[in-house]
Parts: sequence; C-alpha cells; structure tokens
Amino acid sequence: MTTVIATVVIPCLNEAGSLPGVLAAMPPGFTALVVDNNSTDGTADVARAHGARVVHERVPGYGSAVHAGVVAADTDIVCVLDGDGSMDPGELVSMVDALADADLVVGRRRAVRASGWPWHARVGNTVLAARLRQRLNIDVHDIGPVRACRRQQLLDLGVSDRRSGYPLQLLVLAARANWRIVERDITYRPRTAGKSKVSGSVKGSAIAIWDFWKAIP
Ligand SMILES: Nc1nc2c(ncn2[C@@H]2O[C@H](COP(=O)(O)OP(=O)(O)O)[C@@H](O)[C@H]2O)c(=O)[nH]1
Ligand SMILES: [Mg+2]
Repeated sequence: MTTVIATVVIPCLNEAGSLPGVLAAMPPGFTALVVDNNSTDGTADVARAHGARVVHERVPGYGSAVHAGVVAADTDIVCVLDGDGSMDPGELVSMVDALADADLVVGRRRAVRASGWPWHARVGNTVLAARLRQRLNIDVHDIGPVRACRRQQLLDLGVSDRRSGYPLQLLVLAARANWRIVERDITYRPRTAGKSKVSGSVKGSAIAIWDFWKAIP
C-alpha cells in the first residue's frame, strides 16, 4: 500500500466535467479531498465515483471551501489545487519535496495558452504580486491557487478571508509570520470543462479585486 504523503484539497463549485481528469492525475501518495460548495451538477457524486473523499461546505466562496478542506484533512501536509483541470496534480510532488526547506510552496502559473488566463486577471495578478514583493519583501510573482504547506501551521496562521481574497491574505500573513516562502513554476492550461467562477467574468473579477484590495496591508 502506498503511504499517504499529503492531502490535496480541491475546492469545487460545479466541476463535474473536469474533476475525473484531475482525480485520475493524482500522483501516488496524494489523496484527494473535494470540497463541494453547493454544486448543482453532481460534482460530489462524480468526485466519489473517481475515488475522492468529499466534504460539503454550505458557506459559499473559494476561501470557505479551502478552509473546510484543510480542517477536514488528516495529514500533516496539505496541498490545494483547483478542480477545473487547469493544473497538473503531478506537479505537486516536487512542491511537497520543496517543503523540506520551506514553510509554504506556491505554484507560479506559466500559461501554455494565453486564452486560459484572461488579460484582466493576469494584469491584476502581476500588479498585486509586485506590490507584495515590494511591501513584504517576499519573492512571489503569482497570487497562486496551488500551494503546499503544513496543515497545523496553516490553521495557526488564521487566514480569515472566505472568498477569493484567501490566496493573497495567506501570503500576507505568511510573510508577516516570517514563513520561508518558495515559488515553483507550474503549467497552467485553460480549464477542461465548465465555467470560470472567479476571474473569467466581469462580476467574478470585480469580487476578486475587492477581496484582494481588502487583504493588502
Ligand atoms: N467550493 C467552491 N469552489 C469554488 C468557489 N468559487 C470557485 N471555486 C473553485 O475554485 C477553483 C478556481 O475557480 P475558477 O472558476 O477556475 O476560477 P478562475 O481560474 O479564476 O477562472 C475551481 O476549482 C472552482 O470550482 C466557491 O464559491 N466554492
Ligand atoms: Mg480556473
């Protein structure tokens, strides 16, 4: 039997179409924990049918789902990855390895096709990352949704944003707590099915920018 190395928390809102591919790509030793956030497309059933453990979270929002998954995880190391097929779970292996010399390993998205990453999201991300480098002296270039860290250390950090500001607030609090933050390049593709809930729509982008703005020190 393969030893479990880490739990991969996958926040999901209507990702039934992309989840099978994401779960099939889970590397040995990485166990998937799908957090279903009021999906209406059978996401939870699809996740279970493809071998994932499922947790339900009623309070909407990306941060809400991620937090519920981290709380429910039962491994020392937790990873977080989107359920839309835009990232490769296989790349989590080297990220977890990098935890030997780090407290937080964040994926820096490298787009393979520009259309998968709307220009407004990309520009906002670049500007915010530059601000974090300048204000907090951390070497990050992406407010990335893929990360690996230690579960209890993350819970103790007290990230309170329950919407799309979660990734930024995590970086801010980690920097303030003098965490060793390391970035690793990851491949970023267009989602394989379904619709974007965050940066792909004007409303989603507006909510994300507001959430990010509140989280900036
Ligand atoms: N559980 C949950 N997941 C969410 C919510 N909003 C977004 N997600 C998930 O977070 C991940 C990133 O969202 P996505 O729509 O791909 O955002 P984008 O990459 O900025 O277009 C996906 O796995 C979504 O299903 C939410 O309110 N609840
Ligand atoms: Mg996406």
